[in-house]
Amino acid sequence: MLVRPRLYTYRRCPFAIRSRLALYQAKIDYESIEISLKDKPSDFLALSPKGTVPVLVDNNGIVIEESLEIMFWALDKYDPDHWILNDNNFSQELINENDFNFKKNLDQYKYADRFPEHSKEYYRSQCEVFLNLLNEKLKSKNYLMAERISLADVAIFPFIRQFYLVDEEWFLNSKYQELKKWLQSLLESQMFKDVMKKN
Ligand SMILES: N[C@@H](CCC(=O)N[C@@H](CS)C(=O)NCC(=O)O)C(=O)O
Repeated sequence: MLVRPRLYTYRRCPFAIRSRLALYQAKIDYESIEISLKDKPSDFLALSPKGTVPVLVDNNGIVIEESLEIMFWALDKYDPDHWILNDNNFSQELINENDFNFKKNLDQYKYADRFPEHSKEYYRSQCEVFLNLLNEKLKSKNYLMAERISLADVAIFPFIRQFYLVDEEWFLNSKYQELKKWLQSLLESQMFKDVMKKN
């Protein structure tokens, strides 16, 4: 019997969301295992001792422990809308900026009470450096890298969603018009609704 790939995931985790979107886009039939981050099962930790989601176990039992690698694994198999662009370097730079600097600032904004050195507003202003960069990109085209969706949009928007959810009113009243439109279109997309469905 053919073994399906298994994805250990957490519904609201932005890293897991981006991986699920790529698996969805590539039409991969996989088993989804929702993990409680507060009580990680021992079989999951045995597979991946670093204990972060998402983790994919492919049909051959190979363990992939990084969300971006899971995206590439899926899209290398089938990438019907060419999310992987020919010049992947620029996408990668932007995704790295998201995953390292923006994500750190976002966590401090989200959990500002745990970082009393600065105010919540300060951490938010740190996040805005990246918001500005994205908004500028979106002034000249509909998506971050092109007129159509590509890997960078899908890899980054779950984090902008998380930023938006910290203080929806602030975001909706902010000056980032193009970014708001971009986020809204992705949040309303069928693929996003489908990967967020509760099992
Ligand atoms: N670099 C990893 C980061 C994944 C990550 O940090 N996921 C968070 C959830 S959003 C996690 O599992 N944290 C561990 C925990 O909360 O115990 C990736 O891209 O997959």
